Amino acid sequence: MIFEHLPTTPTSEELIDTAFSRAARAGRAKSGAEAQQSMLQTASNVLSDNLGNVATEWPDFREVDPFYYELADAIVDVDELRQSLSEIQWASRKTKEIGREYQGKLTGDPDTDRKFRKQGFARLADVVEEVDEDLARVGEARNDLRDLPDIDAAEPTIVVAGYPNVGKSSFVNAVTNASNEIAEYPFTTKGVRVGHFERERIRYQIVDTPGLLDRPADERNDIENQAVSALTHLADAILFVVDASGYCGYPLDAQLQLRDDLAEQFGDVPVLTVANKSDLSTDVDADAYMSVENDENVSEVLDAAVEAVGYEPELPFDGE
Ligand SMILES: Nc1nc2c(ncn2[C@@H]2O[C@H](COP(=O)(O)OP(=O)(O)O)[C@@H](O)[C@H]2O)c(=O)[nH]1
Ligand SMILES: [Mg+2]
Repeated sequence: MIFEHLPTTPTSEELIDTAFSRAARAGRAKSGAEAQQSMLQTASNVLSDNLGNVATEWPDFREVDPFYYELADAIVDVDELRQSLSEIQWASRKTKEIGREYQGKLTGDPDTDRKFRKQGFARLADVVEEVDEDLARVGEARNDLRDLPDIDAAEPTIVVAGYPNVGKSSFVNAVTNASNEIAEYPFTTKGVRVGHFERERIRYQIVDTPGLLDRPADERNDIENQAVSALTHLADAILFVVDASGYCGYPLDAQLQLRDDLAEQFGDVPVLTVANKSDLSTDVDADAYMSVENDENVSEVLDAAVEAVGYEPELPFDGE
């Protein structure tokens, strides 16, 4: 996951402490004017490098997959985050510049140079303090985004939808291996289940999203709606599960209405209507019927979903 390995972001205080204590150490290794010169250089380099690293460790948002972009934007304000990252980039350049500027002022006289070195340190500290809030914002964003579920936007993906208790989780459990991970979205209290299975050596992702695709849009809050919008970039097929028996507690017409709404919101993404609990009722017009409980027609439904995805792997030896 692209936001998983971002290192912790230092605070402005930590940055200044690190830079000035490294500078002091560098100064102690020398004497006279040389010590002042070395301290300035070290402080400026350490600050410039560390600030630069904060900014460059983030992926370039212009190239981030739209799924991740929208998902990230549901949790943090990506525009603000990018703004802060560019402020930090500015501070990195500025601390380098100040280092150069004060190098140019040095005279070779230890006392004069000590004064310049102190002035230089004060200017460096000012610049870092100026991006204090930006560093804090980036640090928070990093903490919020690193726990996003491990979803690979590039993998062919089946998104399971349908009202609660129709059998979505039962289906996902039945068709994926035990190593399913359940990841928490920061904006829903319910876990998001991401499972995997293979067909003809292609790895597919199957995503169960309780709290998001199990009720009408007007019952979702803004953040949840944005997460659904992010999912439109991820889904290659929707497997919409209905329960014709009514045992789930929701009338069939409401279930089919939700399907139609999702079909519209997901645009070109194919929607497969699957009637589960065929052991209880098949009284609905659907693309397929199954009973997860009785293991009836389950693998056929998965085949149909794979078919709907229609994934064509790029063949490395094509045309040779
Ligand atoms: N009779 C019957 N019950 C089922 C079937 N599939 C799932 N269930 C039951 O329906 C309930 C809800 O299933 P669950 O997978 O949690 O639904 P979800 O809320 O859509 O994820 C559970 O008690 C399941 O045991 C089925 O094919 N037939
Ligand atoms: Mg469930």
